[in-house]
Amino acid sequence: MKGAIFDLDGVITDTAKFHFAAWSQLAADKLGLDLPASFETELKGISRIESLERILAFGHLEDKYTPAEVEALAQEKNGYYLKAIDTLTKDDILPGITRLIEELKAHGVKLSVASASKNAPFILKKLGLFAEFDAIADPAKVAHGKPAPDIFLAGAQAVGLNPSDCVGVEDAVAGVAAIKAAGMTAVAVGSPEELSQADAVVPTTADFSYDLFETTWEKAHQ
Ligand code: B16
Ligand code: MG
Repeated sequence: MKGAIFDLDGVITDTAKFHFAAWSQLAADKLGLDLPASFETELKGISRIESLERILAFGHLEDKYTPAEVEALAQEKNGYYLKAIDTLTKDDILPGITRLIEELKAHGVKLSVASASKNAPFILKKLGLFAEFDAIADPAKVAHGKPAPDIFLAGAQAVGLNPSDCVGVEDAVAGVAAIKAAGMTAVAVGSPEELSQADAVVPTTADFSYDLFETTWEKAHQ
């Protein structure tokens, strides 16, 4: 393993609750919808615009708004979200992640971020982790969101590595699919049933380690 390509939301910090709160506020205030709790999981790893499209489809509102109005609604949600994540500090880094980054760096593993979030640089700065990564792939520059491989391929390319030399790290079904489609080894956090496509699944980020990543990568290349 020469590189580790990280998802952000749900892997480095838990922003899903803030995304869901912001979408719920938009849905209630602007769309007249009560968003079911299942959307918190369903929208993990899904881009901002596609998330809104799914919410509009849920409310049978897909034909109600012009593309410009849809864009304005997405921006409004992002405003609520930015206000919420302004409170993030290093205390919001998920368990084991700071240690994992140290271990990987000590073994010369290159680190990059492959998040669907356009707010990834802002969030990493808030967490005090921005300087730890060698690259952050820009989701605005890739053609297709997760589960397409594009953002993970961009993450590997940004650190000059072949995807097969990299482990991708995810918490979402769409994200694990993207890692596998990119030809990388997938280490995931969450439910083994839901994330069955991954090469290894652990229950919490505290279980991540250099050894887990390296042995999973080696097994996948036997
Ligand atoms: P933004 P990840 C994803 O991040 C989130 O899981 C998803 O819920 C969100 O809609 C998406 O980022 C876009 O985020 O609105 O900040 O650009 O899990 O790929 O790190
Ligand atoms: Mg995620």
